[in-house]
Amino acid sequence: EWNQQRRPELLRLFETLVYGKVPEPPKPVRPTFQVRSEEKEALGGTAVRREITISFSEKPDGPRLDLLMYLPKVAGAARRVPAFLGLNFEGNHTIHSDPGIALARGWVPNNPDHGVTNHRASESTRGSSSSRWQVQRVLSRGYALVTAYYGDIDPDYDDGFQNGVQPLFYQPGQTRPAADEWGSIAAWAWGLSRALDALETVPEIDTRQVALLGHSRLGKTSLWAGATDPRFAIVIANESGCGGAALSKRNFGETVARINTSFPHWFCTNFHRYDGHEDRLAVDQHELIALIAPRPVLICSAAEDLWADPKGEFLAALAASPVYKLLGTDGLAVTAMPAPAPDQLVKSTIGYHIRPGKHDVTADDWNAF
Ligand code: GTR
Repeated sequence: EWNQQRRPELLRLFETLVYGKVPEPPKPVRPTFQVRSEEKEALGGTAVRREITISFSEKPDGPRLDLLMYLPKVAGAARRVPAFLGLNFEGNHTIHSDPGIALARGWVPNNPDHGVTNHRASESTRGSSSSRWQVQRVLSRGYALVTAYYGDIDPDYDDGFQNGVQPLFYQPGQTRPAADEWGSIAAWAWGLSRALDALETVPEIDTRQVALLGHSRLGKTSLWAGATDPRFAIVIANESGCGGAALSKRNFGETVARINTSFPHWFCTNFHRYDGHEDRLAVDQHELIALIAPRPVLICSAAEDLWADPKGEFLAALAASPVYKLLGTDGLAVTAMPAPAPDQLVKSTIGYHIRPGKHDVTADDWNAF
């Protein structure tokens, strides 16, 4: 019943009422992949750095996603390695100070502290978010690290869906997605699936062992990508909050009305019906987590990040547990919310982690990942 009836029903509800479905394009969208650069002796000779460009249309000025990957050097050329894949907020060049990473090519958010005021990436932000990406540590543990800038898929501002990938899917005369068609989160999730397609062409990576991770709005995105694409082996949502792991019906921290007002382009138009009316929603976010079952999912909270409602994130993980148990796993191993502490991971198929501190991705979070 779960596989044949309830799961498809829930997926349809999230698709049409929350994130929006990927529309049928008038002509097939067939992304192409091209290796843009390779450095066999990156990071002091410890890793291979490769950049692959995914082009979503034949037009040279059409949307494209620049993937950056670091591959560990492993003994035995035939060995494929597991990978972490996650979108980043301000461009691939911000995740590490490595001067060989190409600067983001499109619109980026301004970062006045680092001198970015015209929405163009610059050298001044190289490595600016490196504390969120433990590149050397991931490599030393034998994993590849793959990332891409989310704004390459759809720049994160409300332009009525004129830029990004959505216009490739418009029927003649259509100018914006229909009420049940994708907002930006669903577009970013679709882009992650295309990134996974591209990884299928990378001989060093085992695409059956890709852990998808995302923080905050990109944690919401990881959960939706994991729900819609069963190829992601593990899904990690860090402080994903409203529209992510946090239960909407608790009405705590960021609410549906708040998020739809601040970010009118993130969800589908139908979701705006629930502004101030969470009680009318046919689904809640524990059912999103359940859509990922029985694959491992890790929900991470930060104690001071009340905007993301840590308790709502925990309760959603707990309420997804019956589906995980139905499908033969251990679900979530605790029933009471753990006290915030570093390195206290609830290590079951639904994992849960809460650390002290604020909204961020830290070394503690990476310990859990
Ligand atoms: C906030 C938003 C959150 C979260 C966060 C982020 O402004 O209210 O839902 O997505 O941004 O992505 O950092």
